[in-house]
Amino acid sequence: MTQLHYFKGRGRAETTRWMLAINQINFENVAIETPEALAALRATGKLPFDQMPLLEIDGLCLSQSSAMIRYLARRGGYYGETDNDAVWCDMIAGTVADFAETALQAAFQATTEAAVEPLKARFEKFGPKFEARLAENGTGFCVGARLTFADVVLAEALTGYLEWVPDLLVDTPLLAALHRQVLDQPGIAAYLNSAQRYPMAGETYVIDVARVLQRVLPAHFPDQNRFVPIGPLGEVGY
Ligand SMILES: N[C@@H](CCC(=O)N[C@@H](CS)C(=O)NCC(=O)O)C(=O)O
Repeated sequence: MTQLHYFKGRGRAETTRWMLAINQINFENVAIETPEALAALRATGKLPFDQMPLLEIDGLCLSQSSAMIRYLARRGGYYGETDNDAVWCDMIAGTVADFAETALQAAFQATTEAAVEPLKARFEKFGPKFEARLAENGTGFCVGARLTFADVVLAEALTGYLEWVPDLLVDTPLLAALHRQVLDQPGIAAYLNSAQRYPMAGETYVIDVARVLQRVLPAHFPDQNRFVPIGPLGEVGY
């Protein structure tokens, strides 16, 4: 059975879940909910860099979500038809990773406004570029004439943005259509309606991450050091 080990939430494992879904690969979310569970996972030697997510698939232990999505893209034929397509997939997926980072950080902000403003600014920078790419390619997809993993990760990132900024795509009709098209893929639609789909990250997720990693909570939390075992402020960053 394919297993994805991560916190009990979307986070940096979510692009891999969408790629498993587009491939219609059944998988189990293995939620790591305590520092002890993370220590036990590390002790197995399955995490080459001690980091999650971990994807166990086809007898392999995969680290780094960027490697996981590319493995799943190759496995399912979502890497384009040519070398030129593949490099475009990589360029777009790399840009999407930069773009998605702002959505990943949103739940860690002190207020809704502090979450939304950076998302709007980031979309102002990248949204028109994604729209222009879709116009230039002219097929409704980012690369070539078929769906690729670049489309899937872009739609995943846009979904994260839309939860905070519902009218995000009003001026980018091609992006809105691509987003809809990906959401309507059978594997994705089934995943999004399944119990495996975690809710949008909120305070509980932020606390879970800090507890499991034994890190400092964001500054707006009372008792910021509640999970830091000893000493001064621990490493910050999620
Ligand atoms: N670029 C990596 C980031 C992995 C990462 O930073 N994982 C965090 C949790 S979200 C982690 O395991 N931190 C613990 C550590 O670095 O020791 C990916 O996308 O997989």
